[in-house]
Amino acid sequence: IADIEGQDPLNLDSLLSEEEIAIRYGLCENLMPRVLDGWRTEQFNHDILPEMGKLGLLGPTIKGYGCAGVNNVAYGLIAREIERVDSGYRSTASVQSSLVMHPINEFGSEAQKEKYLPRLAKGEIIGCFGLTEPNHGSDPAGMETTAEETEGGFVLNGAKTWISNAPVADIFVVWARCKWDNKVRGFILEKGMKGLEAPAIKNKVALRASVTGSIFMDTVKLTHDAVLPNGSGLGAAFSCLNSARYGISWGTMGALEDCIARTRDYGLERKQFNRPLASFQLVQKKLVDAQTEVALGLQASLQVGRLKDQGKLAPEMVSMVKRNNCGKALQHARIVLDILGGNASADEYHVGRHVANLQVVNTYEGKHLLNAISDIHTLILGKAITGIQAFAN
Ligand code: TGC
Ligand code: FAD
Repeated sequence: IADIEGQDPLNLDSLLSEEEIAIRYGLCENLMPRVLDGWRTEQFNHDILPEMGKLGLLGPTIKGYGCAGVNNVAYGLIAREIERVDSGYRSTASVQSSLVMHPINEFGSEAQKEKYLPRLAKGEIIGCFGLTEPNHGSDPAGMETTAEETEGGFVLNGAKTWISNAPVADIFVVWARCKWDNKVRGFILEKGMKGLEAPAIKNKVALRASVTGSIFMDTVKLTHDAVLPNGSGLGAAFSCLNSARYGISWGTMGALEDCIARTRDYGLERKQFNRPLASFQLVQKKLVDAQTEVALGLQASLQVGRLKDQGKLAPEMVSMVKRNNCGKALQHARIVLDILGGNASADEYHVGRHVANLQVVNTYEGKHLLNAISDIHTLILGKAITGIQAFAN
C-alpha cells in the first residue's frame, strides 16, 4: 500500500535490507536541536563528528581501520538522514568520508591508512579536500598549485579556496601539479606545518552550520611519505568526487523530504478563508509535485547505489542523479517554501534554510549560480550521449 502520508509512496523501504533501514534511526533527533544555533552563529560544532564516529557513520563503506564496512546504499541513506537536518552537516560528514578517508583508503600507503583512518573514523581528527583554486573551479585541470621534489621530500606552493572543513582541519588532502612529470597528485598536509594557513570564509548566506575556508601554501615542506603513492592524474581526484556526488544525490532528497513534511503540517494547521491551506488545490499541487520528485529521485539513487555495490558504476550515472536530484530539490524546496507565507522568512520554520543550502549544494561538486552544477553535469552527460566534449575547444 502506498505510504504517501509517511513519505514513502513507492515503498522504497521494501527494496532495503533490515540493516540498511536500521542505520537511519536516531540520526535526525540528535542533530536537529543544534542546527539553528549552528546556522545563526556560523560556529562549527566540534561534538558532531565524534558523535557520528561513535555511530560508525564516517568512512562507513571502508573495510577495516575501525570503519563500519557497510554498503554504498547504506552510505546514501546516512547522507539522506543527515541532510534531512542540514546540508552543512552532511557536507562536513561527506568531506570526511568521501573526500578524505576515501582517497587515503584508495590511494594511500598502508602506513598512511593506519596513521589516519582509525582517527578519522572516530571523528578524533577532521579532514578537508583541496581541489578548487581561486582561478580554477570548474576546470581543475588548470590548477596552479605545484609540488616540487627536493632532497628531503616535496615543497608545495599555491592556494585553494572554498574548502569545506579547512579552518578546523587537522589534515588536508591537497591536489597539486607535480613539476617533475606534470601529473596531478594528492598530498597529505597536517595542521601547524610552516607556511600552511587555512583562514575561514565568513558571512556565508548558506551552509552556515558547516565551516568553509581557503588554504594558502607558501613553501610548505613535506617528507616523501606525504604523497598518496597509489593514484596519479586528475582521475584520482575525480574518483573521490564520484563518491561524494553519489552521497549528495541521496542527501538532497532528504532535505526536500524535510521541506515537504514541514510545509504539509503547516498547511494542515494554518487556516485562511476559513479553511486549512492544505485544502486548496494550488497548495496540494505544490506538495504533490515535490513528493513525486523525491520518490523518483530516491529510486534512481538506490539503483545507482546497487550498481556501485556490484562494481558496475559509470561516473555518468552519478552525474545523472547528482544533477537531477540537486536541481529538483532546489526547485521544489523553493516552491513549497511559499506555503509558509510570511513565516517563510523565519529561520525557525527551517525551510528557508534548506532552500539557501540547496543553492550551494547545486554549486559545489561542479558550479556556482542557480542550476550551475547542472552545467557541468549536463556537459558530462552530453559528452556521453554525443561523444563530443563541449567543456572547451
Ligand atoms: P577529462 O579529460 O574529462 O578527465 C581527466 C581524467 O579524469 C578521468 N575522469 C574521471 N575519473 C573518474 N571519475 C570521474 N568522474 C572522472 N571524470 C574524469 C578521465 O577519464 C581522465 O582520465 P585519464 O586517465 O584519461 O587522464 O577532464 P577535464 O579536465 O576535461 O574535466 C572534465 C570536467 C569538467 C567534467 C571536470 O573537470 C569536472 O568535473 N569539473 C567540476 C569540478 C568539481 O566538481 N569540483 C568539485 C570540488 S570538491 C567540492 O566541491 C567538494 S564540496 C563537498 C561538500 O562540502 O559536500
Ligand atoms: P566557476 O568555475 O567560475 O563557474 C562559474 C559559472 O560558470 C558556473 O555556473 C559554471 O557552471 C559555469 N561554467 C564554467 N565552465 C563552464 C562551461 N565549460 N560551460 C558552461 N558553463 C560553465 N571545492 C573543493 O575543492 N573542496 C571543498 O571542500 C569545497 N567545498 C565547497 C563548499 C562551499 C560552501 C562552496 C560554495 C564551494 C565548495 N567548493 C569546494 C568549491 C566548488 O566545488 C566550486 O565552487 C565549484 O566547483 C565551481 O567552481 P567556481 O566557484 O570556481 O565557479
